[in-house]
Amino acid sequence: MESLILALHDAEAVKFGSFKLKSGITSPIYIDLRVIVSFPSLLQQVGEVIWEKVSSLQFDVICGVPYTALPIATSISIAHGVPMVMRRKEVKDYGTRKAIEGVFSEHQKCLVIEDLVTSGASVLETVAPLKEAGLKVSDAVVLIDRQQGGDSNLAQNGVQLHAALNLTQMVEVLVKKGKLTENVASSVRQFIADNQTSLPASVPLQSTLPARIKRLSYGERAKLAENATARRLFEIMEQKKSNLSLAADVNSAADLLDIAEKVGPEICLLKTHVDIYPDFTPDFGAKLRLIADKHNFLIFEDRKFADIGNTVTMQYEGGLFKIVEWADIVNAHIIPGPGIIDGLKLKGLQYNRGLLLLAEMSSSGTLAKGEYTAAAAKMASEHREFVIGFISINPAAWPMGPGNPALIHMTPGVQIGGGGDSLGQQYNSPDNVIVERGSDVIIVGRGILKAKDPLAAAQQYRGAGWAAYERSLKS
Ligand code: S5P
Repeated sequence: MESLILALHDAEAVKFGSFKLKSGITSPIYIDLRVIVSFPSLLQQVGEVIWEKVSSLQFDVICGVPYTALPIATSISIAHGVPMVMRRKEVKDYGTRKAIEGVFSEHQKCLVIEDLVTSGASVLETVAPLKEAGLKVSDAVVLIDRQQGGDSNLAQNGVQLHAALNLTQMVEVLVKKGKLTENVASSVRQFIADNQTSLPASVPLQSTLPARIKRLSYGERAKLAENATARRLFEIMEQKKSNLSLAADVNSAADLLDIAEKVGPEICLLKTHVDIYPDFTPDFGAKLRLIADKHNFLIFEDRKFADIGNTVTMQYEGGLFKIVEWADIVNAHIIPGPGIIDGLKLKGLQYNRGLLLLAEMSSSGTLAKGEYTAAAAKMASEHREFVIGFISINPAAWPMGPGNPALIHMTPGVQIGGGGDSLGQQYNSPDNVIVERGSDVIIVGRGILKAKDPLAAAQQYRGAGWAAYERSLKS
């Protein structure tokens, strides 16, 4: 072990000084094990100490956490003849591309290999798709445990951590060998003690496990929501037994008010595109609000904001439409980065409004997939007081599954018969959307509006959506 610790130090995989970490914290130690690919004998040695740690465990395949642990896992695989599987970090299109590459069969046991563990979150990010693919994962092995709570975080998620080395041990050896002063060593020890992690509150344990985890009822989720609008929506869904949103893409404001009055009792949410009504007048919002209050549904203006923070503040409260005054919920693309959320929040939070992020889209060829979707999930978790959920298509296939149960997934592109239109729209059935894809609200437009009897169609979709939800609670 001593020779390995010295070799890691020589290769500058472990450095001491003052380092600003991604989290903004200043650390006296910096570990970057990516460099070991430049030292083949060191890479081999790392593989060997890891192997010794787990050689008594039972497993059928191994999987390195991308990217740094991939060469480590490869070296172990070749040296010991144990087959490997690989997790794709960038799944191009969730649900259609394989997240796990390699040959394996369901119920085989997989050992996860990692270079460095701090909180354990990145190990869990690999564990989730492995389990989703049917593999069993109960152990993970790491070269260096930073001793900042990763082992207990992983244990809480059913994964036992085995560590070849830990920071205390490394510091001790380096002091003994004259590579480090006792002063620096004690600042490292202090850093470990002061920087214990638990998995962030935004990533509750459920979300680190595959989507099959037992789902909570809308009523239970109302209690978890931080945002008042999210809470009200969950409550309305539970009270009215409806997870149906009507996408009211009609030709005029008059028609909109008419259909709102007609199908209001069936829906939890009315989705508008206010800029398509030629007869819009400033009293539109107040009129719609009266109907919404009468029939107990919320209003979602599907504005799809997409500009910088400063511009969206003006678009949200100003212009002809003064959206913030009457729409409970709006949505935004994340393409400009988090500034768009901050801008909308500045205006919306004073009215207790909520924001949905477009994490995926229903149209064919959409670019909102893979890492883009993951970025939306991350932004939502960082703005929980205002972001209430997502427009999503297949949250069950996200690496973390639908995630925090306080967040709501709403899915457009819903028709009972499936299919699509001639302009790229793609439809899934209510059952598929709620049960298989893990969504919460079905957004239905033409499936209702173009039916001979829109009210009867709304009742049919409401029934289908609710039955799917009840089934999803049991699965
Ligand atoms: O990805 C999306 C996002 C949205 S909000 N795909 C969508 O279709 N929508 C909206 O959902 C779209 O603007 C329309 O208002 C509704 C779908 O309508 P339908 O008639 O195809 O059911």
